[in-house]
Amino acid sequence: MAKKKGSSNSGSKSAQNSKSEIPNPKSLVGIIMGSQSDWDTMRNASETLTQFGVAHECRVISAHRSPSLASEFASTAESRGFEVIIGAAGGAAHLAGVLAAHTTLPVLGVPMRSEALNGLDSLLATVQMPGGIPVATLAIGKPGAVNAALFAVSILANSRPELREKLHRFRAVQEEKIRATVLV
Ligand code: RP5
Repeated sequence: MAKKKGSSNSGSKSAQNSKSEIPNPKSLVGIIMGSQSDWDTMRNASETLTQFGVAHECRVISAHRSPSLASEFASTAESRGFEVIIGAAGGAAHLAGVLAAHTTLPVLGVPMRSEALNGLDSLLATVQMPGGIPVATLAIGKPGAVNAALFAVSILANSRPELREKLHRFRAVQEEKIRATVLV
C-alpha cells in the first residue's frame, strides 16, 4: 500500500506528508489532496509548477479523515511562507473549502473525477461555497490540476516579473503549436 506520509517538494514522485507535519518553509504553493488516490491527477499540477520553477509541496491531507491536520496546515500556511494553496478532493469534496476556512491565502479547488458521479459531485462540493469564504474552482480532473498550477503561477507573477515573463512565453509556445498544426 502506498504511504500517506512524508513531504514532497517540486514534483517528487509521490504525494507524502512529513513526520513533523511541518513542510518546507520555502514552498510558495501547497498542493493538498484528500487521498493518495488523487495523486495521479495532481502530479500534473506539481509537474506544471516544476516547469515554471515554483517551489511547492505536495501533501495528502483529508478534510474528513484528518480534520485537525487540515486545520493546522491551513492556519499556519501564511506564516510559513505559502502564498497559494491548491486543494484537490473527490466525492464529498470539502477539502478546499475547509482549507479556505482557515486561511485568507488564495485557495484553488480542483474537483477529482469520482467513480460514482464522474466528478460532478466533486465539482459541486468544491464550487458551491457560501458567500464569505471563496474557493476558486477549476475544471474536473487533469485540466483543472494543470490550470490550478498555472493560476497559482499567475498569482505569484503579480510580484515576480520573471514568472510573468515565463507565462508570456508559455502562451506564445502554446499559440505557436496551434498555428503549426496541420491536419492530415
Ligand atoms: C476524497 O475521497 C479524496 O480526495 C478522494 O478523491 C476520494 C476517495 O478517496 P480514497 O477512498 O481513494 O482514499 O476524500
